[in-house]
Amino acid sequence: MEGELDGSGLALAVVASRFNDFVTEKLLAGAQEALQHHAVSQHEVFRVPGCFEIPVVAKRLAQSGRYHAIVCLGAVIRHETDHHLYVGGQAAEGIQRVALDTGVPCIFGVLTCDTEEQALERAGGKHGNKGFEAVEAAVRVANLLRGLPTD
Ligand code: INI
Repeated sequence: MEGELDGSGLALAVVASRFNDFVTEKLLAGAQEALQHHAVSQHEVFRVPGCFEIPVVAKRLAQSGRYHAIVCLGAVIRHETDHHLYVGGQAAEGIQRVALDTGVPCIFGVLTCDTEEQALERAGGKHGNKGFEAVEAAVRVANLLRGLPTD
C-alpha cells in the first residue's frame, strides 16, 4: 500500500523558516509549485524566524486538527561555531516528536548543509528542490494514513 500523489481533499500547513532566506524562499517556491502541481485543495503558509522555532508552531498547527500534514521548511548551514548543530538537531528531533505525539505527519524539509552552495543546489539547483519533494512526501503520507486503520 502506498499513498497516492493526489492532493485533492487534502489541507496542508507549510511552516517556513526565514533564517537563510536566500535558500528558504526557494524551498518555499518549490513547495508552492508542488502544491499546485498535485492539486492540493487547501494550504496555509506560516513563517518562523529560524528552524529552532519550527516545532512549537508545527505542534499548535497539528493539534488544531485542521491539517492532514505539516510541511516544515528551513535551511541550517554550518558556521564557525557549533551553533548550527544544536539548531538542526533540535529542529529534527522536535519536528519528529510533534508528528509522533499528534499523529499528524510533519515532513522534514530542512536542509542541513556545510556550505551555502550545497544548500542552493538542493533548493532548485542541480539536486532538485527539497521544498517540492517535501510537499510530495506530505501528500503521499497523508493519503497513506487516510487508508490505514485507526485502532
Ligand atoms: N536558524 C536556521 O534556520 N538556520 C541556521 O543555520 C541557524 N544558525 O546556524 O544559526 C539558525 N539559527 C537561528 C535559530 O533557528 C533561532 O531562530 C534562534 O536561535 C532564536 O531562537
